[in-house]
Amino acid sequence: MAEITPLNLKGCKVYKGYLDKSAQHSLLGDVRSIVGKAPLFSPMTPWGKPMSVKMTSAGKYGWYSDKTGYRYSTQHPNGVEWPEIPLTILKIWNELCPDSPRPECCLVNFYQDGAKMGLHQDKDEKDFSHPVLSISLGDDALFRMGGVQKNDSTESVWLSSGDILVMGGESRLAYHGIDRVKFGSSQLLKAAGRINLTLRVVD
Ligand code: MD3
Ligand code: FE
Repeated sequence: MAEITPLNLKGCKVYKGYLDKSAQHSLLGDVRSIVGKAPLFSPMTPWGKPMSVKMTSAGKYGWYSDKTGYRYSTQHPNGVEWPEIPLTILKIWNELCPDSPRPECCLVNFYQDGAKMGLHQDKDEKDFSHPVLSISLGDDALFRMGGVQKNDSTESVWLSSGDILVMGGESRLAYHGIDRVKFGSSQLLKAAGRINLTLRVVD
């Protein structure tokens, strides 16, 4: 965990190369254990089309979507409670967000086969004064960051395995998305794909 100064992307702090290879592999083990207990699924959008990104969660709350809308739920769609957030992941939160309460959701996003995520805001949480932290693992992804208005100008950056983002302050409600993933660009995963972990305070 080198002490590095983050880049600033429209108020979002970008810690390039925060996690070394061994930390990335250890997180991958944590992700496998989460997925073993709470299998990945494709949330159904309210407009009836499954999301291209597969998801699951750890923590008190998991993020979920179906025909009735987006929300946090204390249960996986299969009815079981979400597994606990692994300590290695909480440790990263404590290092980079030392003054914030513990996160209650660790959302796991899995990008395969051309999956992407359109420009959106994260606003299903109660208190936007708490930051969101994101960890990238696996293939490189083109991340786009805009402003609080949908038509604000945007800036893009490639996110690589081991990079961490912290969205606090005015960037917390900014529009953002993943335009594309360079499938096969990283050797971390056995198959092509990208994993993103986002930590959020929900209540
Ligand atoms: C900026 N995930 O899960 S992470 C999401 O790479 C999400 O899977 C993307 O957007 C991914 O909601 C982007 C970076 C990120 C996460 C949350 C943010 C950027 C953010 C919240 C507010 C502003
Ligand atoms: Fe988001």
